[in-house]
Amino acid sequence: MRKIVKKELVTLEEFIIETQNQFPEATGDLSQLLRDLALAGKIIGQEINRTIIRDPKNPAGFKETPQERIDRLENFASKQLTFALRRSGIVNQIVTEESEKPLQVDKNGQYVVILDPLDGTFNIEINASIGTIFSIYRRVTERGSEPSEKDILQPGLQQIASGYIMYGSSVMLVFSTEGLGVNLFTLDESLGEFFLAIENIKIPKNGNIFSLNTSYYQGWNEAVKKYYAILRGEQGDGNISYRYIGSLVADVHRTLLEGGIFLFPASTYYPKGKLKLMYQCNPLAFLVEQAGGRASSSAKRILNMKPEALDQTISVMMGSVQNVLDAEKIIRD
Ligand code: P6P
Repeated sequence: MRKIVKKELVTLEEFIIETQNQFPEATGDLSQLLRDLALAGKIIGQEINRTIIRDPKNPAGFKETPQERIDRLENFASKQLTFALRRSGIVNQIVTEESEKPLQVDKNGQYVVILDPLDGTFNIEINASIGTIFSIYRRVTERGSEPSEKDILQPGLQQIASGYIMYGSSVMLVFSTEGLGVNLFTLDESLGEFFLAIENIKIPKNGNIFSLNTSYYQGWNEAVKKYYAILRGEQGDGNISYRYIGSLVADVHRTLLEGGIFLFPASTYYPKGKLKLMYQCNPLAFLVEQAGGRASSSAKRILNMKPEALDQTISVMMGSVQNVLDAEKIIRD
């Protein structure tokens, strides 16, 4: 992987131009989509900060219940992302977790964008990081033809790009396109610029952090309980630590940077798992694999799964290759 830009401070715009020049066949379309997502991310981040600054527990300036606050921010994020993505004229359909049906944008558009506009929003009360998750596909039907579900229900392997925008102590944009690796940008709010912070993230082959919501223990099958018993034993030896934030973007971000494994197994509470294949698992699995990690569901590669429905949920494990292989072996056996 050639170092993209030799300067110390690299803006998102410079990075996009440099990488686009690396791919002569690049049309600049994907670059435009990334610019649009980054713009929406800046605006959403500002609205989240505005909300938190006014006393997150009881923001007098807003006079709203926690649920009203969550709804306001999720709708705001959805609107900003849709508005930003419609400008380019190259998007055929936008699918967001909140909307009943896909938004038809441009019949001649070449791309489908699948979004979880703001995930983990209940964490806003405690100012934990929350995030926008995005997934970009090329349509499989003819340009100009009627929009089709075939363009949406594609296996995750067909993604041409995916990523997330994390709203935390700083706004971070993490994305990957095939062959470009995973790159992390942090927003300098005083300049309104995203700067390249970590280039070509590689997830450690083996990590010592495991992350899952153990309150579902009673609902797990015997294999998952056995795996957890092993992890807990190792934790007792001080070989492994337990971390769980309960905000998917934050938990996967930590796993990307520090290694280890994140799991959300199926249980009697969520028989088919809780996390959404199209909105959450595919985009994050793409990133984890581009960073040299592994992402599976019942020991099957997530990116190979043929989606059955837009709101399909699956069990998930993703992270360092060795940790995931160890888990698969126990759960498969
Ligand atoms: P639990 C948030 O709604 C979310 O979808 C993810 O961000 C997070 O990983 C998961 O739910 C947390 O679920 O049941 O552990 O609180």
